[in-house]
Amino acid sequence: GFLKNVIAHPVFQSGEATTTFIDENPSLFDVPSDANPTNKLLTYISNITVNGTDGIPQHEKKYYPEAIEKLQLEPQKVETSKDILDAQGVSGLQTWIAKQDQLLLTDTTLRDAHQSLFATRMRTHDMLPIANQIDRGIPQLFSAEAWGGATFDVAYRFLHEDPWVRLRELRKRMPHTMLQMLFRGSNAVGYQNYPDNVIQEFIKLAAKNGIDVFRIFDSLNWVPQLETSIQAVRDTGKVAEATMCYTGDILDSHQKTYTLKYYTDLAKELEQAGAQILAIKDMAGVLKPEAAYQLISTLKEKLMIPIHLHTHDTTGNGIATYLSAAKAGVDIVDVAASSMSGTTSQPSMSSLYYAMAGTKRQPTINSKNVEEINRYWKGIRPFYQDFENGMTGSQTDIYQTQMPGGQYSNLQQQAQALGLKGRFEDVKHAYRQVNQLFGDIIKVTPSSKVVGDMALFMVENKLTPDAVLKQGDHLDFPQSVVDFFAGNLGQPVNGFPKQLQKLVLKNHPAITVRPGSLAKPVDFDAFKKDLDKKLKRDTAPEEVISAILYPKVFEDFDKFEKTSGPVTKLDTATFFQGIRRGETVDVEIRHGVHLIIKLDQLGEVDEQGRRTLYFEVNGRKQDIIVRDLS
Ligand code: 3PY
Ligand code: ZN
Repeated sequence: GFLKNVIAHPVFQSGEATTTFIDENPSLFDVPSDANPTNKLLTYISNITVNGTDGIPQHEKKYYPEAIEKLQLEPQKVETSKDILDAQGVSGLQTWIAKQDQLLLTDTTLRDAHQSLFATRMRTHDMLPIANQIDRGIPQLFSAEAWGGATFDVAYRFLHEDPWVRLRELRKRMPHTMLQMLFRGSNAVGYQNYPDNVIQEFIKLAAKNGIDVFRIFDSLNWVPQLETSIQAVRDTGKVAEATMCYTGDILDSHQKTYTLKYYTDLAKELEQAGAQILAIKDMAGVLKPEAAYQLISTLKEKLMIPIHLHTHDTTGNGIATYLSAAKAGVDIVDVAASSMSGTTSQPSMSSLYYAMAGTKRQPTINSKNVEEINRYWKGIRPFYQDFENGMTGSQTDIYQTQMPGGQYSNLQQQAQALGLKGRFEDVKHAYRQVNQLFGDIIKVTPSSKVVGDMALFMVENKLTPDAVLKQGDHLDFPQSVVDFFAGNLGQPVNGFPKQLQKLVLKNHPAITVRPGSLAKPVDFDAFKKDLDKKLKRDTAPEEVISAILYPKVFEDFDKFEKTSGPVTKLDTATFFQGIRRGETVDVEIRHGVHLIIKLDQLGEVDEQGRRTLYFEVNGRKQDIIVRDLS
């Protein structure tokens, strides 16, 4: 297989192979796809054991047996929101929401919580054992946010798993819970605009595979960027939850752009554009309690549709904001299991439950079940310690920085990669300056990434805002900044600052229309034909759309699967850290079929930089040779 190809390759044999050797020689991956899955898996485990996972240190392997303990759930008998949607459609669901006294809850543990706490790294392997328990133990949930945002590309890129499989497996185990996804409007689950027919096809497939509620937002709050998605969701019979992203502070009397009137007008526009629920997406966690009260009570007077509030607990004021919002009549709020809540994540579900005791809007969830399920998450979280963002307490400078919860850890990583370790305070300061330079824009994926890229650029090149404006003619701005000023993400609320736009674009043209209106539709049949030929098989529509959104990422994933086998079956500690000498790992590769893998010995590095790993698999000896890249 792959290893034989590596060892037989002339460059490898000459001893000239470097760490880029594998990347530069894609033919190495030409392993017959029917190669023995056991060998493939052993090769993966051996590689990780010897060379580690990119970007994380090798350390003592940890075990958290309590994570898989049996949970004691009290049986619940309720008609769920999913039952209502399936039986009565979206208008039935809207009526049902309006009739509730209780505050409804969306559980974000399966999506935003881990996106915001540990760089979106939670594996499907750790979601599936608890999925059905959530379905049975907390059927009072409005929905579980389980898909979309960054989970889509991270699944392929870093977890080597297919996000569509995750969705289908969750759907199977959660038949009575509405599954919700985060959808970036014209940017789909990507970082750039896609043609309208790609947006429509993606939504159709997401609905078919199990999504009930689509939270659709645009990173500049530009309504034309949402219209195609809203209509496409309505066409599937699922719920179109159109979103306004909240930034600034409506309590600030100096605020010129993001005023109460701005948000009420925007909300009306979204309702007219076909929104069936309005979401307020407070991605940075800057919506103060009194602001939530004023905003929601005003919206409740002006809108017919239900209101769903999303916040992050970065400042520590999330629960206070939700209590105010509940008093003002908000219908649904987003929370996470308590051990996966707080700081950059959502506020805690059970904290909110207890905070509302004695009020008629207290959620009707069974708090004992919620706590049982939380025990599972508490056991899972330590597996991901290497990806934690390091924020251990509330951070109120977010009110000024306005950095989204999901961006905080990412930008830290980007800064480190540029050699700016220890300079994150400077980066945050520059982030604020960039926001002002850009005309005070909405900052959420992907516009937040543009601001982040520019902030890093300024810190790296020691540029003040003044210097940017004075020397702009000679500056080679980051590509994302050029794209932004060219109008490729759409139009910001205040338009582009003209002077800076000229400096950034130089001779590059700018558009003022919706980028999607210029994009050529994708020919799906032709694309599929090419893809089938390349992969030598009949690809599914889900694979075709993934390859359209992320051509390189998808291709790499496909190669990886062919050479490394079913790595999704590995436990998370083994997936990230490999196996230790003398250790035995049990892998259930198919239902009821186990590989009992024991590492007997780990050989020394030979002259060619290779190591032999001596395994026993179900009692039979098997050796694997891998290259030590250290
Ligand atoms: C995403 O788009 O992934 C987000 O979570 C934005 O807040
Ligand atoms: Zn969020």
